[in-house]
Amino acid sequence: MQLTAKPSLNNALLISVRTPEFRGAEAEESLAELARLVTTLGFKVVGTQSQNQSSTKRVNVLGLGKLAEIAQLTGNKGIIEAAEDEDDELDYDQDFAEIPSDNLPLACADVVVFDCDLSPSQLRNVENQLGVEVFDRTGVIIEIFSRHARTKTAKLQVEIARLNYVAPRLRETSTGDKEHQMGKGAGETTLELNRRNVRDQLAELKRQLASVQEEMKGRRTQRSEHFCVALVGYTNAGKSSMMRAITGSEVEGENKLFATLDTTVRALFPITHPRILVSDTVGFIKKLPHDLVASFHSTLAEAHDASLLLYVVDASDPSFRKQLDVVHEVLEEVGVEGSEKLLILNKSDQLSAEQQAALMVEFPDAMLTSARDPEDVAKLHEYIVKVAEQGMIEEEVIVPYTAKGIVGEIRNSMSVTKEEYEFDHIKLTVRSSAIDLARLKKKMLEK
Ligand SMILES: Nc1nc2c(ncn2[C@@H]2O[C@H](COP(=O)(O)OP(=O)(O)OP(=O)(O)O)[C@@H](O)[C@H]2O)c(=O)[nH]1
Ligand SMILES: [Mg+2]
Repeated sequence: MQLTAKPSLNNALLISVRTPEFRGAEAEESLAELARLVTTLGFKVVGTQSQNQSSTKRVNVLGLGKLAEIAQLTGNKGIIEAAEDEDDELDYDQDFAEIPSDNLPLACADVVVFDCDLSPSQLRNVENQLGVEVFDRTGVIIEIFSRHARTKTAKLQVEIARLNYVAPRLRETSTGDKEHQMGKGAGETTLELNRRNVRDQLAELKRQLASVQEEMKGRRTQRSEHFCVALVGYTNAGKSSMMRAITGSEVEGENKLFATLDTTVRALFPITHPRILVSDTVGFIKKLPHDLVASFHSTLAEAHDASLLLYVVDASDPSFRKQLDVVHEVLEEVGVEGSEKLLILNKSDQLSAEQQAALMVEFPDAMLTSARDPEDVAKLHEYIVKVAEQGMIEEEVIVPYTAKGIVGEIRNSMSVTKEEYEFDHIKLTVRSSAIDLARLKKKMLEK
């Protein structure tokens, strides 16, 4: 099975299988999201097709009639055969009404993408029936993750997930090898070799990942002395844009799904004393493949350690409430809690005054922002500083003129609220975390 989109394969036909559990607005939104995922991958969506089914588990996934219809739209390159569970549209559930109007493709489609997960054999069956390449939702997500991973950790995590996904499909496609059919057994040998290769590769990748993670843990321990804020949320909500705005950094924000796959850490800007660290994290999506969730345990470790979690949502997206549920589910699954939380209703510039007012009634504790509005960015900055200061204590520190050098250090790591110059010392009133104060006192005793 080929997972990488070939440049010549451009026209994608999307298929939505509606079941009694998955239909209506939910299926529509999911299909729209699949279109964005597929576009992110570089395909052009040329049409959509949907069919009601009692489940997505049928051997050929769709009924024979529907397959024949789709084959026409993909140039009739396969061989349509009835499968054992095939009673054509008979188990097609007429009771749950809506069959949305399909968008017939303007051009012939050369890739078919299902908005559900397909088993390796279903995928192979449909590929044979249609004679074109078929992707499922997980395959698309994994491919996007593969392409967007930049750092070593992200690349390792995604490659592990990709190999886990590819491995069973490798077995299925290889059984169709010519050599195998001719009874030479050569196909089987190649297959076994391939499988062993994948196993070896997986073991090696896991070993490398463990060593990188150990290194990351060290860096996190160093940062644990700071107040840390993490931006979490659904893909494309505006986390990276907000991160860039509140840290004055160049973290990229892009209008594509899963632009960020790594955790980036920057200091809040304008700089505070002590410094406050902000981390941007990977975005989530509905039906995130389980392997990928597992692989983000370590990437999300920053969020895990954060004292304040900022849940960023794209408030201009009508399905943001459901997206927020997904974020809660995934964070719960990876064990991220965070002591303080703030819901950020982002992209408010896309909302009318009435919509904004309604949202504030619905979410009275949330903050309405636009990452593009400097005033909103300043408001969020102020909020973060306020929360960070709540955990601080105020104390007077006496610094003798003989130890004047330490004043610079204090100014860097603490907030100085009052300075009094006496005969032989400076009296500073500082606000700081208990840890930093204890460290300072210890240092002064040593001097
Ligand atoms: N109109 C508007 N667009 C925004 C705002 N914030 C972000 N965007 C746009 O939304 C798109 C996604 O923004 P990102 O910051 O990349 O989103 P993200 O949450 O980091 O996405 P992932 O990295 O995929 O999880 C970009 O095109 C941004 O320019 C906003 O407040 N208003
Ligand atoms: Mg991002």
